[in-house]
Amino acid sequence: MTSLFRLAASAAFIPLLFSQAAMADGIAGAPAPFDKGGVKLALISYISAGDFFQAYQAGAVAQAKALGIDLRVFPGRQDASEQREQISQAVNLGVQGIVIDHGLPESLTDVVQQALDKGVKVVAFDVNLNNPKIPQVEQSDHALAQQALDQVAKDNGKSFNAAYVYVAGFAPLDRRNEVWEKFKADNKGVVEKAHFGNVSDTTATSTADQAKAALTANPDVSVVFAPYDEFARGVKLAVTDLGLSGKIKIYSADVSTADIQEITEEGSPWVATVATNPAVVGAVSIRAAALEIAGQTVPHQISVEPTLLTQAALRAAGVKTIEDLAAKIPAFNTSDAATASWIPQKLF
Ligand code: SR1
Repeated sequence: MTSLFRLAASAAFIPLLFSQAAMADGIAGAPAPFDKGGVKLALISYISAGDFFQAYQAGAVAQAKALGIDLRVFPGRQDASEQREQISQAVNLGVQGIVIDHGLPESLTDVVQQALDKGVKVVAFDVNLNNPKIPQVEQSDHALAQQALDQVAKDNGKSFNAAYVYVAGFAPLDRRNEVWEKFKADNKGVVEKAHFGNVSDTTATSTADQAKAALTANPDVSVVFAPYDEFARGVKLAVTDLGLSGKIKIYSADVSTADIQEITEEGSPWVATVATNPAVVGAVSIRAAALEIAGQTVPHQISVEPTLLTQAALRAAGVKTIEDLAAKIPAFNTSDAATASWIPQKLF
């Protein structure tokens, strides 16, 4: 193992990453405590692996830096008890706010209440903590799924056999599932022939194995609705391996540079996705926490609006990376959610 790899491997076991030292000075014209600086915030994730979560974290780190916040990032390993422990650790470290990114509500409610009782502000992204004191950030998941399914209907009509990738218990997937269920109820010609999915450290490869079995058993499937990019990546792997690229179309959520390459490559069955810029969502989560800490008004529901990205449109526009996308679609690069004149906005 080279020293660089050894360093990276050992860093993975360090529970806290310090994004930066707190800025000595505050932001001129900002409300307390941002006028003096030294604000401490924690980002506590349930999942850290995968393009979406890495970009979300990068956006959070960049926005925290712009606000002079000392952000402590607790990596997520899909371990509910570890996430609970991290919340207690953050409170003991004296943070003024915590952003909780995904997780299982039932394992978080009491420990989050303890944080609130100690005066710590909490913001939730994609985990429904069901507390009027906690602003909820999401990507308009109902609209996201609706846009994807409108594209499905446009490309395939309203009578086809489908496979569906879904795991219950994740707030964004549950919201997208409500739209899928309504789509099927409204379109009786849409038949769900197979349903599978997993969320793990190896979501894409495990989904690929499941998709191979499901598509082999159901050769009449022509559409796969896979509303998470790790799901779509796995299904694409299976479809390609089975030689079914000309027969099956995949529709997803989320986007990354790697996804754009997979969507736009010659003969790809992945024909559309609906997505926000995850870095923008990370930044919005941090801004919401900053507003809470400053005692300013924060809406209970904060939404970042997604955009439909079809294979045809991406190819026609010559988009190859997230940066290309941000350059072509300015709305993809920023959000007016949770802003204030004193908060420096990050562009991604
Ligand atoms: C396991 S939940 C995965 C989803 O969380 C975020 O909302 C992303 O959009 C992703 O699809």
